[in-house]
Amino acid sequence: MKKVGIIMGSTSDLPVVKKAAEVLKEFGVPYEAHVYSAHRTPAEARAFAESARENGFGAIIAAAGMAAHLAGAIAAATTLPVIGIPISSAMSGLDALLSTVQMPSGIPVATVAVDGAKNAAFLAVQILAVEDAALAEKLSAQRAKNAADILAKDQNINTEM
Ligand code: RP5
Repeated sequence: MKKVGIIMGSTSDLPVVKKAAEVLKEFGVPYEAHVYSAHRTPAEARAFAESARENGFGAIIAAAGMAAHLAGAIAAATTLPVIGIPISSAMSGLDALLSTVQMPSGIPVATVAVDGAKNAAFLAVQILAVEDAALAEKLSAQRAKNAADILAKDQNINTEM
């Protein structure tokens, strides 16, 4: 199976980014995490992106806050799908959201919600599942379980209010 790369701009992003790793573990998807910054270590971020396809990655998740150029910088150096997680900070993450999502034509970053690490991982799993029927089956089973959980709550809601 292809790996998912998880790149964060700083270890201060880790509390959010860990949630992506938890989802990938749940689906048995291998991942490799790094702390590379678009501004503090641009050469390392670019080298990772340039070699990611030949190193067995199928998708890259990039998380950064503030002037969040990391996902865009990674996307500029690879044709693998890049998923951006804007990390919240002083401006509630609006700064990072716009910095991540507003990419020029031809260099997309699939941007999830502010601090949306779980959905970043789900999207990465869905990308890998295009070519992996067993993984697609796990996704379907997980959605069926989600639906069953909600319907069970629906059955009980009137006894709780
Ligand atoms: C970004 O700047 C990082 O991704 C982080 O969200 C933010 C602040 O970084 P630190 O100053 O906490 O290292 O590049």
